[in-house]
Amino acid sequence: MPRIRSIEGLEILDSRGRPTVKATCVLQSGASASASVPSGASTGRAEAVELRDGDPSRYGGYGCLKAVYHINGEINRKLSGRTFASQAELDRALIDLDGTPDKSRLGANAILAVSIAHSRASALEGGAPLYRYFAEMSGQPITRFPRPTLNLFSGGMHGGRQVAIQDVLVVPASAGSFRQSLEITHAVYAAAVELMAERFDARWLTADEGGLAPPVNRAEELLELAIEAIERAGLTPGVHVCLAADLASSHFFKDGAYRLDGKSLNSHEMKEQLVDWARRYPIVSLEDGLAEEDWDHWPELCKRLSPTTLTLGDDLLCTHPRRIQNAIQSNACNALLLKVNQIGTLTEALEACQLARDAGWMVTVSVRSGETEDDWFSDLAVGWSGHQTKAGSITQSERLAKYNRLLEIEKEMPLPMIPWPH
Ligand code: 2PG
Ligand code: MG
Repeated sequence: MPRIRSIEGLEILDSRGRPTVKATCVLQSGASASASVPSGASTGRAEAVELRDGDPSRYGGYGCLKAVYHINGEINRKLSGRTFASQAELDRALIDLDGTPDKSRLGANAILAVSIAHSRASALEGGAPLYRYFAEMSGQPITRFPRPTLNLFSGGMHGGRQVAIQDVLVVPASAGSFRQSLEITHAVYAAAVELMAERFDARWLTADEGGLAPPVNRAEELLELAIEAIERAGLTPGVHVCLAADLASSHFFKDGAYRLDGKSLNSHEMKEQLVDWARRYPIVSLEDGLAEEDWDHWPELCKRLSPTTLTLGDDLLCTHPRRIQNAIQSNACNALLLKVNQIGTLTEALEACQLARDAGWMVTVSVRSGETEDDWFSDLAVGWSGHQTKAGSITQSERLAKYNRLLEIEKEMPLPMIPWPH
């Protein structure tokens, strides 16, 4: 492994115009690489802590100068001049230096930016593409290309809360390649734009991840509109294109009830609603259908949705190995939404990924709603053999950076995608 010469941090802006952290790792050889980290809006309670300045006079308190200060100071001092035998050793040094269980002292944003910048610099020095470095780190060969799930419609915290549920996504199920997946998605997205102009007589508005945010009154209308858009594009729902949904329901669960479409549903009623949607629409993956604190009802939901619809845990699991263990033991879900910044180092995220895979789960590798132009996500999704990706809609440069990088990787290394529905 290479020797580190210096580590530097910089406060930059993300796709919401909020500060985030970029780190640059310079090696003794002169090789130098940078990485920037994303940030969520609908965050889980158990996520590692992003360090924000809390100074209301700068960026409404969202500044990241403290995190950058830690990179330029303590982290740089501790790591410069050292060689780490593996990415795991480097990450362990960062975790130990921070010393808190949630990375709140140095900041998970500072720690993850350094973890990824180091991986990129090491890959560069070794002359390998980053996805190869990630595959070697995981100890497993790359055997498939992930199938994308792409945002079409948004509500909730990503879309202005016109309805409670957060995202309805397109799954180009019949596509034989990543390139073809994007072609199909574009056709559906274009049809959805037309549909919105006709139906709502308005220019479409896009949400945080570039999905459309139609002014509907009921959550189910997003599913209905998605089916109409697929058909309008000349495709068959459930055959060429399936749907996925991220309800992010922790964010409309208040005092033990789900506040959906003006109704107040208990956990049982919410579960019945989800099962009904999964029966009437070709939903192959349902994320955070129940709230993160509603653990007791997840196993029944998972059982009822199987085998046609994946029960995907995001806020519930927070990419945290201990929470994933609990979910495996209680059969609470059968798929992991992997977001590296929820846990804060590559090594811990890999542990989470491997736990899920060993339990026979599917893994959807995901970006955050606040992203940058950095594309390490794409190399990670391929290198760790993710089953699916979730990187937002087919618009907006911070999303396209990921898709365009995936197109490059696919050209270098064409591999089959797993069929879906299974
Ligand atoms: C999610 C993500 C990405 P956020 O909930 O899955 O869509 O959103 O980054 O806001 O948590
Ligand atoms: Mg989610």
